[in-house]
Amino acid sequence: MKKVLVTGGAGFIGSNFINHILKTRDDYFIVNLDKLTYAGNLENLKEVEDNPNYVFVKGDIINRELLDYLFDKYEINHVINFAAESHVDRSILGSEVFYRTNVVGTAVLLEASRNHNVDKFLQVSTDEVYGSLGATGLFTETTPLSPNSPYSSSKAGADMATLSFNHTYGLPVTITRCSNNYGPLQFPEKLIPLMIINALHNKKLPIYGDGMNVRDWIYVIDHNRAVELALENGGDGEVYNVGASQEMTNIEIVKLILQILGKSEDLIEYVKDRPGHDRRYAIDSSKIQNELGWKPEFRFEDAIVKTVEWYKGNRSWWEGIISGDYLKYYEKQYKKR
Ligand code: NAD
Ligand code: TDX
Repeated sequence: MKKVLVTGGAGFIGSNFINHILKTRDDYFIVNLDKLTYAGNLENLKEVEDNPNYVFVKGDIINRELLDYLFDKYEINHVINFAAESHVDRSILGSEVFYRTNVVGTAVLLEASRNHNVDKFLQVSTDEVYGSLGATGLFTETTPLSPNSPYSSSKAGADMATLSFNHTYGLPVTITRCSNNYGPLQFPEKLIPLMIINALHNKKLPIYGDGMNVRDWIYVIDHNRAVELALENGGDGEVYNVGASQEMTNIEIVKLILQILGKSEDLIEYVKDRPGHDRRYAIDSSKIQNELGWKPEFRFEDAIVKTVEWYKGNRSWWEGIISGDYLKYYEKQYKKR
């Protein structure tokens, strides 16, 4: 039995991971440790809350005493660290909590994992640690780290700490670096859910700069299958890029969402650019494909329709979110643009 401490499991990717694993595997016992920040939502885990192979604990990855207690109590032998502050724009508004959780929090979790001799520590990282590409080329695992935002620099710090624990102490660590995810349960501060929800309200869709920045999109289930494989078969001290080779400009995505919803392009509004905005991300995922046998299963054109349908069919999920503190964030972020 894998006894897995999953951190940040109430967020977008972590909750999709837990729902997927508990649906498909009976050899996983999952302890979900989540601080329930603005981005954490137990509604995301309704279908597993009574599963005997699942426990939720509210808490912070920076709390070493709590970690030691959980490792002992549940005999944890695997760790997957999804917990993070994850939004670039918020890191530009204020970076402190990003370094606290993403760097120091990861370091505390690594220390606890080392002291409890876990079989694997899987760090869920991002392609943003590589910085920005020009019009051509792809990020490989040997691309030098060159993060540009407080968010991506904090994730790069966490990656460095993770690799150092392998090099120095022999802790069995693996890192995945994935491109932009989309799918159900994504917090509506990120491009795709924000645009869907604004369009459903006939609100303006704020596109930063010229809308020609490129992201390489992957459906969240494909990312989580890569996390599962990397946890089980990933090499110690190895990094795996994860991406579905589905590059799109932001304006293409927004127009597609409007088309799926049958809304007018008049809703589009070009606004002031994000400071330090990375131009293009694109992933070479041949290492995980060749070494672990992973490959993406969802095509963007199909999965974006599923995603739009999910937001249309789950209004109560996001109406609860956008009526609370989210509004304060939204005004701060978009008012002066
Ligand atoms: P999210 O913001 O939706 O969820 C983050 C979760 O972490 C929330 O449930 C939050 O409550 C929890 N959390 C935050 N600080 C914590 C702390 N100190 N202790 C315990 N829990 C804490 O993020 P997401 O989009 O699901 O991303 C998950 C991970 O994947 C992050 O590490 C992110 O960097 C990485 N990632 C995300 C993407 C993407 O496109 N969203 C792509 C590549 C990698
Ligand atoms: O209102 C918006 N208008 C806009 O033009 C928002 C929210 C975004 N954008 C642009 C900025 C980016 O070029 O859309 C693109 C995607 O933006 P985000 O959804 O904020 O994602 P990004 O900044 O690319 O980072 C994401 O991918 C990598 C995740 O948030 C990270 O957690 C992940 O590591």
